[in-house]
Amino acid sequence: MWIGVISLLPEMISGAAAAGVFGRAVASGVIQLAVFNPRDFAGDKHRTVDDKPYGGGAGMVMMVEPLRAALLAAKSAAPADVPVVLMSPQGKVFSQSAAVEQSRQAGLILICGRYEGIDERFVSRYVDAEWSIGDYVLSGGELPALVVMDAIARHIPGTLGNSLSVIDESHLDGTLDYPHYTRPVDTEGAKVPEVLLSGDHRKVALHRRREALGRTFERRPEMLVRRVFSDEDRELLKACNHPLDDHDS
Ligand code: 58G
Repeated sequence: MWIGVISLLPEMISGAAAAGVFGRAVASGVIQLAVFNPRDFAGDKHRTVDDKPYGGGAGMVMMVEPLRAALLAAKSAAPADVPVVLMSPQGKVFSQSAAVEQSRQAGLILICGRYEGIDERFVSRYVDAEWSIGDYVLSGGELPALVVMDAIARHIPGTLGNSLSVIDESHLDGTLDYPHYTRPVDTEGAKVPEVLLSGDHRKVALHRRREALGRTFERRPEMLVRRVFSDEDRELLKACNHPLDDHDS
């Protein structure tokens, strides 16, 4: 997958993108990453990319022209028709299902804003979608862009060493992950659940499913509404007193 990022702090993107699982995907060519700095496309000798807001008010606004030139350079390097996405607190909240969907596409251009915002004429003409990673404001779109890039990359074949790990994980089936344990069997008196040492794969799977459903009910009950459950999940949920059983929903 080809990912283009437009950012005034390109080293923030290239630095973080070189580490870990994502870094390996870039190094192996599974992900092609290209970062474009609007400052490199500014028209004046001071390389100006921002100016005061019309109508007054605090802070600065990113100018259209350097952004447009950076975006056109990105589009020239990108596969045909890649969507242009602005990271913004005004955007649609990014989700696991959006990450899976995007991982099947040829590419993506992410725009990272700085200052108080971006001239709306750039947004309305060039931006196809706005994504938010959650209801909080950051000083730039770079961290959100890295978050969505990582979430997407995990679903591209060849990104994760172990292709099984993404299948089991939290959220993919609409429940939180089950708890994990490794050696030693006893740490400060805290023991690994006996069933995980039993070697009975059926019992282990049932135990993990019960733990996953139980902690989803405790921590994120809204994730369990408007869903169809298997008979087995319904039995496991009864043990957590989930109201689902009373409402027949
Ligand atoms: C309009 C207004 C466009 C994303 C402001 C761009 C970005 C939080 C998130 C901006 C962000 C999030 C200015 C700084 C947005 C820029 C950027 N903060 N929740 N900050 O995903």
